[in-house]
Amino acid sequence: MARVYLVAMLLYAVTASAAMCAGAARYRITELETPAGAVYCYPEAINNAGVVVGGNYSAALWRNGRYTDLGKMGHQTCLTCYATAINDEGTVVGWGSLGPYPESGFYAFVWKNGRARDIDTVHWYGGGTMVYGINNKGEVVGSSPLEGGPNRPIIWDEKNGMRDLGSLGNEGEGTAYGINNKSQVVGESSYRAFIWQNGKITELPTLPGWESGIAYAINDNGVAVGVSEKGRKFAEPKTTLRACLWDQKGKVTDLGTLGGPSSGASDINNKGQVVGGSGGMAFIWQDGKMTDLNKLIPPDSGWSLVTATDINDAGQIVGVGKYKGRDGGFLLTPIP
Ligand SMILES: [Ca+2]
Repeated sequence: MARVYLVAMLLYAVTASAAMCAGAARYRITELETPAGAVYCYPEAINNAGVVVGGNYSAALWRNGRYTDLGKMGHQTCLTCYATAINDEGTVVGWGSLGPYPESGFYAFVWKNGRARDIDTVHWYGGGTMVYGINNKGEVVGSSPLEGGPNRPIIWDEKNGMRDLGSLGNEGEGTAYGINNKSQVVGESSYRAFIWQNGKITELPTLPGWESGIAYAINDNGVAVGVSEKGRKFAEPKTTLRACLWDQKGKVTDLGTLGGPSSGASDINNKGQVVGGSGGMAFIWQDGKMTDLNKLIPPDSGWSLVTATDINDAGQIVGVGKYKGRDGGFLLTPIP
């Protein structure tokens, strides 16, 4: 009994000194359970009740880290199916591909009270609607080819159906990524970040000297985050991105990096806390400072946090990383 007690004491001392070196842990970490055989099943969003959604081969939902398969949203032939957002009522949105690209199209769904429905009927050759955000009014945003042609930024709700938000420049394309509870929408059009409010789309500036921009999220105070880019290659792995923030007047701020050249911001909550990734490390930006989230979790957790995808108003964060060498999704909960 005494030896067990001593061992426990020593272990405590080791843990305590390691924790002191790294700074006290500020978050508890929970692994998001993945189904057997799923190689890539990651979280995309967390609501204020702490419910997480994501997926890959079928839409996924997690409560306290426990996995629920939401299925393929009524489609049999789909290859992939992602849930991309969830509001505080628990309404989930997402999209799936009906077969191999580019032969088949996409469908977008809304899942509410256990029932899924498509929000469009346009899924032709390589086309269809993709959705990325929902607010507490049930307004959904994304992109759609509408009557054909390039994908346009859209908003959808039960009453009005799908509406075109317009676009910047002459190229006419774009995607809406985020919407807040005041129905302000942000996204990208013609390689520029935009905000849509009061029925009008306006450009959000890139950082001085940078060429392109995307806004991914906007909080209820009208503060938006996203990236500026050197060039126009968003999807390419070697591009240089920089996390940035736009205030209510559209003034842009460089959020910096964790040391390397690149960073990206994916979400902002109503407290103004921003999350994202930089150089393979997940970050939180608050009070004007970017911090590596790996320094804020228990040092013996076995996790390496690669990027953070979403944050709720309680400060809970979801993202992806490596746990004991394999890929996984994580949930961070602030320790009071
Ligand atoms: Ca969020």
